[in-house]
Amino acid sequence: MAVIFEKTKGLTDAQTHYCPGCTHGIIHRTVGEVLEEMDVLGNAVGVAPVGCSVLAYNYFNCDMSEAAHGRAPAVATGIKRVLGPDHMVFTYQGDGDLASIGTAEIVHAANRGENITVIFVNNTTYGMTGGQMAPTTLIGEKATTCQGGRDPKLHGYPIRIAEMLSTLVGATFVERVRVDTPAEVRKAKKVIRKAFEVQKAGLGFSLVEVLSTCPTNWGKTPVDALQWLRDNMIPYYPVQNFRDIDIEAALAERAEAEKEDK
Ligand SMILES: Cc1ncc(C[n+]2csc(CCOP(=O)(O)OP(=O)(O)O)c2C)c(N)n1
Ligand code: SF4
Repeated sequence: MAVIFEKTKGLTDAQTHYCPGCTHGIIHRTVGEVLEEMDVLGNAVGVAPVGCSVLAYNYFNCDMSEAAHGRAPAVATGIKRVLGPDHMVFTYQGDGDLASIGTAEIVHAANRGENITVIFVNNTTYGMTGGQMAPTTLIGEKATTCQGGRDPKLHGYPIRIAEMLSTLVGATFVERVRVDTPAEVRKAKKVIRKAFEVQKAGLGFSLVEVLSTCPTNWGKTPVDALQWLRDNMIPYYPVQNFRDIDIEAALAERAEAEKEDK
């Protein structure tokens, strides 16, 4: 019988612990498919964060390391520099992990132009610990630590990580995507593929911010959570490319420069 659809080899057979309707699972699958299609599972190393995706090392079917809260970019930097350009090194981080305790780490990894790929999962909340306010919590959005909703006078403004990092010279590829419909998942996959292709070509730091749901802490059904993402997150976090590169042209330029050096 013809095989129509198979689970990606990029994921193990472990059953994930994610809540029903949580889009962490879709993002895992998409990253797994990209690694499988690029045929790099044998030399990929992922770095799992602290947060709901802390157990990502059980799910991705490649070598994995755990990092302390927010420190995944530093761990990934070390792994990439030691193992060298043949290895595909990526971090998978939530917004509490990357945009709060790990702010300094991600800014400096991007600024150094580390040749790693970062998958940044923005669900506007600290999912694992029970829905506390994150740096990405929207204005007016309620959290267990701000029951009246985020007030910028008290709590500041939600940080747009993709926009902020794209101002750094060292950041080569930065894009924000969404995974709320099958068509958007397909688009997100192309963007994630490009981010890994940038790394494969040795062209520097790449980050994909993925708008994600947390039905459990948002107190919504999976379907309502997807609609909430569309109505509330997308107006503040526009889905677009912020820093792009023509890989072919960059490689040709590099080859030309090397020829001149000889
Ligand atoms: C050093 C340290 N500080 C705080 C915590 C508690 N903690 C665990 S997960 C988490 C937030 C995770 O939120 P996020 O990164 O947004 O991921 P999500 O769970 O939403 O996917 C926090 C604060 C910890 N484990 N270690
Ligand atoms: S708490 Fe939220 S982010 Fe964590 S697994 Fe459940 S739905 Fe997903």
